[in-house]
Formats: sequence, structure tokens, C-alpha cells
Amino acid sequence: MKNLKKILFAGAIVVLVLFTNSVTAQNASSAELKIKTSSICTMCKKTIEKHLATEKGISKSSLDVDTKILTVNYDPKKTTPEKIRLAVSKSGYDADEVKADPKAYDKLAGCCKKENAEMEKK
Ligand SMILES: [Cu+2]
Repeated sequence: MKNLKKILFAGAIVVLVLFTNSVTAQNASSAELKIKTSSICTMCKKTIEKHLATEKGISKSSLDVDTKILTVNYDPKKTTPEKIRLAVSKSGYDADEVKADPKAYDKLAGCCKKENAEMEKK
């Protein structure tokens, strides 16, 4: 009987190790994407990050206001870089070569519009 207990115990450990490995493998399948956006201020940051939080397959997004680079952590099985850029566009901002959705852009606060930012520089 003691041997049987040992075998069961060893079996439980094997199952645990296999389970842990599969969880780690899932984490490894998450990818990172960097997108150049037309954002201007911390309000833009909130708008974009809030919008992306509702998108499927995106676990985390973080915008660096100074560089305008948006870093997105996503699951490649659930979404694609194309879809993510489109989501950024739908929030009113350019995403790399994808231009901002005009309707969403119109709804942005005045300070968040790239036209105004360019005018202020002149
Ligand atoms: Cu802004």
C-alpha cells in the first residue's frame, strides 16, 4: 500500500509540472507591438488606452506621451497588428501608416487634435 501512495504522489507531481509548463507556454504566446501614434497629451493617452482595453486579445497598452509610441501586449491567436492599428484609428489617432478615423477624430477634445498641435508650433 505504501508503494501505491508513492506512485500516486509522483503522478500528482507530473500532472502539476505539465500544467505549469502549459501555463508558461500560453504566456509566451503573447506578443508586443509598438505603434507610432498622433497623440499629443495625457488625455490622448487615456483615450487610447481606454479604447484598447475594450479590444479583444489586448492584455495591456501603454502610450509614451513624449515619443508618441504606443506599446501593446496582445495575444496573436486572438488579434493581429492590423486590427490593433485599426482600433487606434477608431479612437481618433493615426497608427503608423493607418490614418485616424475622421468621425472619431472629430469627437476628440480640441487640445488632442493634431491640427491644433501643428498650429501651436507655428
Ligand atoms: Cu490629447
